[in-house]
Amino acid sequence: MNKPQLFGADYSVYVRICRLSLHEKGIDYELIPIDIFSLGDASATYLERQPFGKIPSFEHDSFRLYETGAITRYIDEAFDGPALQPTGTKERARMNQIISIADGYIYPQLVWGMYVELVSKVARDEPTDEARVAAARAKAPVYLDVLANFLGKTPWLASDHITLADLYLAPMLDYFLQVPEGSGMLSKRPNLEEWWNRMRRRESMRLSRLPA
Ligand SMILES: N[C@@H](CCC(=O)N[C@@H](CS)C(=O)NCC(=O)O)C(=O)O
Repeated sequence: MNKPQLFGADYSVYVRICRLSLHEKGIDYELIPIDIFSLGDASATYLERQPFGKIPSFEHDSFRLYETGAITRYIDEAFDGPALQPTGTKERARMNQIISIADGYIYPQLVWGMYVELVSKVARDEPTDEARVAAARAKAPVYLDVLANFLGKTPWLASDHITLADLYLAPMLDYFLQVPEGSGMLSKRPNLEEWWNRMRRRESMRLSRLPA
């Protein structure tokens, strides 16, 4: 069987979610660098793989796929290795709910509304959109409380084993925790902080972390 290929950049949250899934399954893969923000003339070729110009995209045995939700579920179902999705109907629904919350709220607000505005833009000497930060900051406690409540006293977000819900949230929180107020907000939710410490020590997380 050919090695699967993942196209994208190591700084991307969504590429990292796929890399975590591949690593947790124990799958050897090839990461083909695509810097979507400076593709220039190469973008036409890449658009054949991902017509919306987003990363990641994926190929396995001549089967091409994009959208992280589809890629990660394919990775889980097409290969041997520990299951990354629960089999129980309710747990699976909870996992899908958390992934949807990550896509719909946490990525746009905590990564773009806070990390990009307060960390990336500051590093690039670009002006921060204060209105955008204020909106995200008001919502951040709501998102963190929701995650802490789902977690309760259990080690993983959606099941008694690690699932795609954990693999979605971890790269997003990794960026959020670089915001000055991020770690203070996390420490107010000890079960979520314990989850984060459990996640960040995993080999998949350590190997996919960007150098400081
Ligand atoms: N719905 C897509 C989202 C992927 C996504 O937003 N990727 C970001 C990088 S983390 C991207 O390609 N951004 C480039 C752009 O928006 O121009 C998925 O699930 O794969």
